Amino acid sequence: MARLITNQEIARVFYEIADILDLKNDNVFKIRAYRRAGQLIEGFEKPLSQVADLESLPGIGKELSEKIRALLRGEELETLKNLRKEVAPGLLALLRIRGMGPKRVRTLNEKLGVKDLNSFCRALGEGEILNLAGFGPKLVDDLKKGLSEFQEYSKRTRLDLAKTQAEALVEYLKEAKGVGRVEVAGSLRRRLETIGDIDLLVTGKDPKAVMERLVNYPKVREILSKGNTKSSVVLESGVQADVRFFEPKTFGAGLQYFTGSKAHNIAIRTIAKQKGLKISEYGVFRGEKLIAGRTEEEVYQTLDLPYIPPELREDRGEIQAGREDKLPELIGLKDIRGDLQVHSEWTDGASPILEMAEQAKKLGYEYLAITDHSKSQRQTGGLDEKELRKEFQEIDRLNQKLKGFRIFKGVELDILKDGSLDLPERILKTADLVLGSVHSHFNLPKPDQTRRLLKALGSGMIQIFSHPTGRLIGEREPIMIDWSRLVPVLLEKKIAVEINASPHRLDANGDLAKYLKDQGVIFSLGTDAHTLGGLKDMEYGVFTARRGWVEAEEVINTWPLNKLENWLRNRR
Ligand code: DGT
Ligand code: CA
Ligand code: CA
Ligand code: ZN
Repeated sequence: MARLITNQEIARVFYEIADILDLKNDNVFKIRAYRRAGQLIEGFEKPLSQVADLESLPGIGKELSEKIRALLRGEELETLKNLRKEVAPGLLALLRIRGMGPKRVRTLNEKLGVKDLNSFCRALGEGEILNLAGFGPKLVDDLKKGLSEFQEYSKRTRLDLAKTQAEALVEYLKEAKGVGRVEVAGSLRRRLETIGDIDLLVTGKDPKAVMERLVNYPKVREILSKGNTKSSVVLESGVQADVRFFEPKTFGAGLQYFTGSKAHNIAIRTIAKQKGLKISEYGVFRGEKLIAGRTEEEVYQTLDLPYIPPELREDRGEIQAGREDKLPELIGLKDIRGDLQVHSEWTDGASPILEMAEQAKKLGYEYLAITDHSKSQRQTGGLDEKELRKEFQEIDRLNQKLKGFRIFKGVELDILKDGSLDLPERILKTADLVLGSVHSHFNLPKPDQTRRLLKALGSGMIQIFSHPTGRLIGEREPIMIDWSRLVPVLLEKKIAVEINASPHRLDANGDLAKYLKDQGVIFSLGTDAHTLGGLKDMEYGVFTARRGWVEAEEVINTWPLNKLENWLRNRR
């Protein structure tokens, strides 16, 4: 049986077609249609294989639905096969580099014969590039930075992509003969935003059967090593997976060791030494005697520590806090009562407000904020005052119809370059909720960027500072902010900082969230969903909040509706 192609894989095909067409300087509308279809498919809430009428999906016409059907049958697309022949494969990678668009890639290809990362790197080092129209020393410097970021990043995989692949492999390995537990370890278990490789731990009766099953996994591209207690493979996606087998009586010790982080483990080992114990992946020993190892709890207990949740294991004070019985009671997905950043088809979202609300209800939520873009975000169809007023009227109407559910009238307001706001106060005052976002001028020097934000957040109009650093994982570095100057304003104006749950952002990240929490700042979790499926990304926001030691009470969308309403109202 042909294995089912996932939505993500279908989306990737469309993105690749769009990229190649872009390099060929093809029709912009065609390119946009492929890219948009890719986004829709990636965010679609159920597998396309289960959709009978593909043409009914927004943005999917006859031609695209035929292509999807071919992919679902396991066929390769003729279109893509032919397109691939027209461009050097290495050129596509260049598009991923910050600062490199299709036009620059084409120029470098035509004038300097650049065709892949190596030749690009060489061209950046030579003087000739400066003779090309548009390529000054500043740009070349930026491109060099972009290239090294790309090289760093391409060694790592985004959390959501790694998690999906790891979970599929876990399910598969659970079918091995005599298998016991199969657990994810490493940075993936700690929910780091990017993952170097996947680490899995298995226990059971028959290590050979596990390793044999692993190397026969249909998605294995290469076997790096195969042994009885450890094997490493490379999956089709290029991600490496290390699978280790432990006997049940040392499984907890193995899981603790391979969950890391390395810094946490070093700190743990020091404590063990102080107690006259030795700790390794094979257990906790007094002399030669194994005294703990079956469970992680047992391992921590012998060191007089409570169980430490994996997200905290970064040697950032968790061991001290554990000793003093001061570990936070971390937030969980079940604590979330609503989503506070959601886009609809009023701007660049794919679905009507009502459908987003119904999907949110299905997820068990009590409320949802619709936060479409403001007018400066032209490419998203950002709303001006008049249009936003209309959207708010529509939401009022919907709220009258909906029972036991509340839609907040929100807006994702652009913070302009000088810190002024993209819409007048009179309309903002009619909103239930105003998110403030930076979407432009990411590269301002720290003092200017800080001044811009002090002004915007100091206006008293913004209740949530959304995706505060603007970083896009692997694509855009965070903006530079002097947080020590911003914190007093966040506290004075009672502004919640968003932990954006989109796996492309995870912004604020765990480190920043921990810093802000320690200063008394509160948070809001929003998925930034543009599709029904996007609403499911909330779990990544929760993971990130947990990495920041955040508790439920510190997140405004864990609050019951009336408490949140009061908080929103009392701030005007
Ligand atoms: P990654 O894969 O780069 O995202 O990060 P990790 O944390 O998954 O690192 P990885 O895969 O190299 O190793 C998994 C865990 O194994 C790591 O978090 C801690 C443990 N570990 C690996 N090497 C060492 C080591 O040299 N010393 C100690 N104490 N622990 C190690
Ligand atoms: Ca790893
Ligand atoms: Ca590893
Ligand atoms: Zn935004």
